[in-house]
Amino acid sequence: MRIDIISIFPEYFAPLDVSLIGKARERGTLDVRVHQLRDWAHDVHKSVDDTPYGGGPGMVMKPEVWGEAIDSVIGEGAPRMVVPTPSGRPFTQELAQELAGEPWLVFACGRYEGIDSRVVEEYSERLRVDEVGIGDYVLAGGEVAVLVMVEAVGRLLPGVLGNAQSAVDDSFAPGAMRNLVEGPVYTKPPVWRGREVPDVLLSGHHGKIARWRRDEALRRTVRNRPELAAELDPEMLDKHDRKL
Ligand code: 6GU
Repeated sequence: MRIDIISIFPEYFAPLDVSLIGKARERGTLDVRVHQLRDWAHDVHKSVDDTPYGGGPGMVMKPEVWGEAIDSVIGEGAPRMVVPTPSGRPFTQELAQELAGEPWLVFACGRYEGIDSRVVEEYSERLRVDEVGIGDYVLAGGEVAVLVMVEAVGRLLPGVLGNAQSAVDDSFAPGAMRNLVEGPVYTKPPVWRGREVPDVLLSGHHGKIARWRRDEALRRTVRNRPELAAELDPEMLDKHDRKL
């Protein structure tokens, strides 16, 4: 997969050199190219923003600079474009899966009060464009949100995770357990500061272990994500679950 990122702060993307994503880039599974938006600014000050029409606080990013930047990055190609903004559609595991199936993504990172709205209008006529937000809070710019999205998408690419089952078992992964978060995990030693690993995990009884994990996932979902628990398919629950 190819990913282009356009931003006035390319330094924000240094973390993409390390760990899982860094390794995928070294192997060529992932081709990430980060571009400095100011390279497409014309005036001596390399200005990329201006005051908003209609008044109000802050600055808005200029459409001409964005237009030249995007045209130059995409050439004759037709990547899928993502514009990070707190007013976008929510980024979910489902959207991450969908984006992981694309050959080419372009992320256009806005700063200040956002990018002149005609830019999304214009490219929506040529490309599939989504405005996407990562949660109900406001960041200073789209850069950190793009790091989040690139990591969530990148780890789903074939061969990026050491163990393919990890992505299948994820919280929010599609399947019967879609609305369950993952339960607790343990490793050696069997006793730490007087705290024992639950006996069932040492029993070797795979059926009992699977049932216990499901119960714990349900317990944790009810405690930490009551709004998700309310969406669980009643068919998935049995009379034993009522006391969880
Ligand atoms: Cl994508 N951008 C900004 N600036 N703030 C956000 C966001 C994105 N998602 C949640 N908050």
